[in-house]
Amino acid sequence: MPEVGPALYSFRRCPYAIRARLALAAAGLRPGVDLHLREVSLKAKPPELRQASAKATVPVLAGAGQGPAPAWVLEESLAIMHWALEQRDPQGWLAGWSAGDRAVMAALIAENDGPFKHHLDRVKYPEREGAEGRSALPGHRRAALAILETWSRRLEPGGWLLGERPSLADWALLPFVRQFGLADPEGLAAVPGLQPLRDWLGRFLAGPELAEVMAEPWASRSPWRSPSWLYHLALRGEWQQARREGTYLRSTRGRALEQEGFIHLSAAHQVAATAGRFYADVPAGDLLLLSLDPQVLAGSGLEVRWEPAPGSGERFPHLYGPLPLEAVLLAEPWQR
Ligand SMILES: N[C@@H](CCC(=O)N[C@@H](CS)C(=O)NCC(=O)O)C(=O)O
Repeated sequence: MPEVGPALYSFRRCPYAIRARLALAAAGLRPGVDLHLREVSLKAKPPELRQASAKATVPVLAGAGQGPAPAWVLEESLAIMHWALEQRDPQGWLAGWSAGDRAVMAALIAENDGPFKHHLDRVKYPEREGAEGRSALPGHRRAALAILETWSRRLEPGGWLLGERPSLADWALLPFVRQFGLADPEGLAAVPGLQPLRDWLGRFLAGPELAEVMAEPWASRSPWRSPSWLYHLALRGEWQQARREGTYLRSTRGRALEQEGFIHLSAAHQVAATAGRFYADVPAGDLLLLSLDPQVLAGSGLEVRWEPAPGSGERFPHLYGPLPLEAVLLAEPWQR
């Protein structure tokens, strides 16, 4: 793919990221061909995302620049949807609708992103607000269901929010209604007036559009490997021991730091080859990829030297000293 394609920072389950991916896919754009898909972990956001967008929410679409800074950045899911549909809108999500229809779409999306999302979050995570949150839960459920009933009435005549074909509003709202259905399936099932909405959601859940953007290459279960970080492959048992003991002292498979003098690390582009060379027979789930923050390593006074690996001319990063656990941003099962 062209080096210059924009990068989409995305998170598989995020409803904002799902709506952006739906629009990009509808426009016929393809990850790995027209854009770089960078699945992120919200627990450890890559520096490239923070550089592109100070608020660092997902999704973010960042156009490639001459240097490390992006040439342009879209940091709102709706802006990304509009950008995608400006490239191509073969299904008429925006094309063919009147200015009045577009105003209705905008009002529905504002209601979703404002009050509906507010109540949805409180239905999903009542514990975040403590004891108060649990006592307020029935009120938030009722308020969310009342909004859903107004949408359901709109859906009744033609099956879609604005009539007989889907528009931007349907695709922008459905990922959030899906979340409500996951958080409160009984609530959704119990209200008789919600049948048109349940049918609409059911079509979305069973349809090819959602399936496409929840699977590779639109979504991945493991995060993108930022070239700004360093990596170490660790056996699950050895990592668990380090967590119990407070330091990680393994160098590589079968070798301790004490024997080797340093811990073997890899750069982002070297991890797959290292896994294939030394860990190919390790059962899935027993091999973890640790993502390390080089700034925390440096802040702990540890030296990383780039040294040639014997037998290959390639230089690898070597960490001289025990790996401080606070430098480990993520420990995730290695996905072959
Ligand atoms: N208004 C933004 C909201 C995006 C948003 O809040 N995304 C969530 C994930 S679903 C996020 O990135 N949260 C930040 C975090 O969890 O650190 C948009 O439409 O793109």
